[in-house]
Amino acid sequence: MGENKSLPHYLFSVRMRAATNGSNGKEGQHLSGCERLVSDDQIATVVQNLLQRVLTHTRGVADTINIQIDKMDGATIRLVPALKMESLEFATVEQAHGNAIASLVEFGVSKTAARKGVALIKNLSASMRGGMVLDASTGKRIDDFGVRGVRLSHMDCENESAFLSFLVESGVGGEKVREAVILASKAAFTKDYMAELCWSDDPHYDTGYVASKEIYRRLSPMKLKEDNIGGRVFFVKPNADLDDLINFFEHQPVLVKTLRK
Ligand code: WAQ
Ligand code: MG
Repeated sequence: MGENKSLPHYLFSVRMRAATNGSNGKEGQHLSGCERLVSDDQIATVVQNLLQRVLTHTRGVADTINIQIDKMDGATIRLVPALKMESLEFATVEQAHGNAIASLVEFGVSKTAARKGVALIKNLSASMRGGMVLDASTGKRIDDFGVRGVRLSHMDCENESAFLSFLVESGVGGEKVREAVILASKAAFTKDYMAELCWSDDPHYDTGYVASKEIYRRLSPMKLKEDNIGGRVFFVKPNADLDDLINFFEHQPVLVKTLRK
């Protein structure tokens, strides 16, 4: 019998989400979310770490914190390679955005769609929970998830220490990069995906990135410090199968692997 030795029989998806409650007719606000895919003996530690992060999140104080833990069948988990990392620094936001547009064009996105993507994030009046899906050719938004957007979930790195060394070797570190590379690597493995554009909603973090099926190119500064609006745009091939994409984004468990030396 062909047994897959590299993957466990099952893993647990641990997800945490912090929000403010609505009051005086005002709607509650999503503050932060984070998640991991771990074995049962790591659940307690991971819950503690995620809780620490959520409690120290800079976008506001949470009224409600939700923790959800789901068992995932190991046989359904896909291993995907980590994107190759590059980092570029610019003097101004305008120059970084200019490079983002040029990079997206290099990755196969039309200039119209690339410009539209940057403008869409720049003009948001509040951060979304997820990202927007744009046709890479026309620049038209094709998902109908409104201000929520589409979210990726059920992903982590395959091997924590190998992944951390990969980040160190790429000259970066920290939870934000860790999570973003995992998210971008999963997204890049989606059928009909072409590229991604992102910058953080964290007011203290001005690095963003563009990604292709191979590259994760960090760009800074993508916004002014103190700006607490960020976002994500996923560019997809014309006539993309949106249902398939959303199903993969939300439900497919993925572990991102790095080459081990
Ligand atoms: N799925 C889809 N979109 C998401 C998700 C998700 N799971 N999580 C966040 N977003 C969207 C949402 O619109 C957020 O407002 C926006 O992305 C930014 O989220 O140094 O920290 O968690 O290499 O603030 C990138 C650079 C950091 C890291 C990105 O994003 C680096 C970051 P944040
Ligand atoms: Mg954030």
